[in-house]
Amino acid sequence: MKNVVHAACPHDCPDACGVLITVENGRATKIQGDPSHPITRGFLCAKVAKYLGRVYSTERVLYPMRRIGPKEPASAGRNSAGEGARAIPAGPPPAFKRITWDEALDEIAARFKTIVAEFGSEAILPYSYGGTLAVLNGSSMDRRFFHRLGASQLDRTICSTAGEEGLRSVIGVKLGTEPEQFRHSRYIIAWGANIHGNNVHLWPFIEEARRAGAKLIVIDPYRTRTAKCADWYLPINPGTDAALALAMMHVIINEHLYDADYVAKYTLGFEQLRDKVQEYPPEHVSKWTGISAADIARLAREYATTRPAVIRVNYGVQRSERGGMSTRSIAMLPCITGSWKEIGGGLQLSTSGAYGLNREALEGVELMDKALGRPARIVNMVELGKALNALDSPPVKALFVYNSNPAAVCPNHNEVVRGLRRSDLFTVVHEQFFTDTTDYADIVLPATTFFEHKDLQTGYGHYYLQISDQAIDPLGECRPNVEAFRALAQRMGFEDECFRQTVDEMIDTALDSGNPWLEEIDRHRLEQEKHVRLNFGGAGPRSAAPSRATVPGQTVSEQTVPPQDSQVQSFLPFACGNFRTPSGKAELYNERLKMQRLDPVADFVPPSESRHGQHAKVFPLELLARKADNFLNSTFSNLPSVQQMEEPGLLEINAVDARARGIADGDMVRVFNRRGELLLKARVDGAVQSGVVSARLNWAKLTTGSRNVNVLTSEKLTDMGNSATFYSVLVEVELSKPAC
Ligand SMILES: Nc1nc2c(c(=O)[nH]1)N[C@H]1C(S)=C(S)[C@@H](COP(=O)(O)OP(=O)(O)OC[C@H]3O[C@@H](n4cnc5c(=O)[nH]c(N)nc54)[C@H](O)[C@@H]3O)O[C@H]1N2
Ligand SMILES: Nc1nc2c(c(=O)[nH]1)N[C@H]1C(S)=C(S)[C@@H](COP(=O)(O)OP(=O)(O)OC[C@H]3O[C@@H](n4cnc5c(=O)[nH]c(N)nc54)[C@H](O)[C@@H]3O)O[C@H]1N2
Ligand code: SF4
Ligand SMILES: [Mo]
Repeated sequence: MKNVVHAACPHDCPDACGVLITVENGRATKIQGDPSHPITRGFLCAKVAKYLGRVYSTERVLYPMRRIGPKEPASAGRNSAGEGARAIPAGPPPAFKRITWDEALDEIAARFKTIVAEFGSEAILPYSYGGTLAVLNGSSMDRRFFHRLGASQLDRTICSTAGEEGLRSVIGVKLGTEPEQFRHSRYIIAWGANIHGNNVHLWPFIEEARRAGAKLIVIDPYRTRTAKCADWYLPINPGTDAALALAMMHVIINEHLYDADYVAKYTLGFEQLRDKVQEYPPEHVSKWTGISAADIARLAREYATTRPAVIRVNYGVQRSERGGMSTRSIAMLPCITGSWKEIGGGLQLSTSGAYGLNREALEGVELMDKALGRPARIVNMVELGKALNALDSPPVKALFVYNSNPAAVCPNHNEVVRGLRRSDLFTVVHEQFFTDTTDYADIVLPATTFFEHKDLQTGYGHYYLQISDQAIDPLGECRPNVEAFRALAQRMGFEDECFRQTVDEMIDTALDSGNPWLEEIDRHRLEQEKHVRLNFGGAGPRSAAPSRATVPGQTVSEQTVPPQDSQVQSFLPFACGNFRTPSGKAELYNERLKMQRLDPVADFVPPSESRHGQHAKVFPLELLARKADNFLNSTFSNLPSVQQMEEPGLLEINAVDARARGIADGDMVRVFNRRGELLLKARVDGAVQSGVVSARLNWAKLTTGSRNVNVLTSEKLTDMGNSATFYSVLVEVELSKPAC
């Protein structure tokens, strides 16, 4: 028996690939990119191409487990940075004993009930993020469960909320240029966008444009592979993008290179912007950005006059203290040049605002009322260390982790681990692998991979919806998130109808939102056609309801949406204005920012953790605590076949900074600041400019001392969106003295 099943890759990646899985006698034997998916075009990234090894890995969690040993890193001391055995042994770590699902569910329900009685339901904190972005297993039954329980709400800010707010402050919604249109661009700016590493399916469209004469410009403090391929690479000092964008607009406006007609018709606050940019002449901004005044002026002129020009801005720019303002300033550029009018123009940060699924029904927000009579308190996921160690009334007494590996990905790692080690904290982790976080779990539950369950898949780098079919039976006793939370709800005695909805019914619910762009797209059509482009005929979603916490006394604002022009061939969301802001215009001046004590136009303030900040005297180097090109955040970092493509445990440092510290390529170095320290191997390879160093994310327990780069990052939040500041980090580096 051999058949081919269509699935969709649910990992946290803009590409949301269509995937074909060959199944022979119940076992998956081959994975390939769907050749008929217009963005996937038949190929997968290197890590998912090796996915059979992940699904059938001997390290999978296959059964529920209860802790019988101490809470500590499972393989502490066994691995060394970049050398020696990095593999985790097969099978469950010795600190755990196998139990049944019934025993696990009973224990969780009993502990939850005791905690609720003694401390109140808000003493329970869910913790999830991007393990799967598929609609049901990403956020549906889990939210219903925690809302019904009255647990604390998690503000899911670790990735994108600064950029999201920055973008929305200008255009009101997360919509952008579709990837297919990049082939028509003549001038492509990858602005803090690691396309080869993180968004590889955009690359063929860029290549196509370049064959037709387009130029690719990369603005990034790190010389990525994309930067190496670029026509023009501009290394920028971290966190200074707002200054660069304002200086570009200084040139564009003062030299009358803007589109006066588009500006007059579709923007608000151009006069205020014109006044503001006078404070940012290129000569002045050059000091901050490290880019010469001549280059800034040339970039501005080329961008405004080469048509069509498109900006792929990704989330790199918003992982700094002023990340919201950076994104806001960049988002103004296509609004003043009018490039939104052109096929192959505009800007893409995210496309996720187009789907407008029925999140309200999927997540059951109203169940909170039943539990508490009010919205539950909100805990910011970036501040997990603070929440576990310092939060009171009530303290966090139980943590339920799924779709996330906070002991690896959360900033200020030492504080997170201090909290996770608390003997009075009851921690449940639903996982596919024995991660850094399961090392602190009381109960581990086995989770299916996307091969083993059905789901609905959106995207954030294109506009297709997909059904991901189940290809194989669940391994061992693995359960999808939906089923684990359904079972738990039953154990808690929650009788609400929504806990009985089947997977197919939930997919139907998701699609039944009234968003005109979903018209004529239902489950049956998706099952037949596998992927369907959104139907851009109507007005679009009334509000792109964010799947974040509900703020007490405030509902997600309903915005009136002006009629949308029908564009059958190419989707041009803002060709005729139609911005989803309250004014319906691109808001170059935004009064609401004043309430957040931000400049209503835009401004540049150097991050406090930067070379311009006060701590730079003690910790003079700016650290980029980056993602690995071949892992996905911390996912994949334990798999031998994927490890072969990535050399973990490196500190990339410029020759000037290395020489000043007596460091040579290959030396072990100590990287430190007030929050923590890390031993890494120096790599002097020209990836970073002087003043900047870089290290990559992986599992903590795979590195010396069971720590990863997040011992150095901080819980400081961004200017907008309360997001994380992984790229505003100061450190010092010194040669590590061998302990002989
Ligand atoms: N292979 C791989 N793919 C991934 C991921 C992964 O871990 N590995 N992660 C996924 C996730 S969760 C996300 S959110 C996306 C993110 O995808 P991207 O947004 O591309 O994310 P980053 O790698 O954080 O940042 C992109 C680039 O921004 C640069 N950068 C850092 N600071 C600044 C700055 O101040 N200014 C400018 N101009 N650039 C800066 C970084 O050096 C980096 O090369 O990728 C997804 N895809
Ligand atoms: N230093 C530094 N830290 C970072 C970043 C950075 O660039 N630098 N990036 C940040 C960003 S952008 C993000 S988005 C976050 C990501 O943070 P996370 O979302 O926590 O990302 P992952 O490390 O990929 O961990 C996801 C976990 O979910 C599990 N999982 C996958 N599918 C399922 C499922 O169906 N069910 C269950 N129960 N579990 C599943 C995986 O096995 C994996 O261990 O990390 C952030 N942390
Ligand atoms: S991780 Fe991204 S590029 Fe790789 S298969 Fe999944 S969606 Fe495609
Ligand atoms: Mo992310």
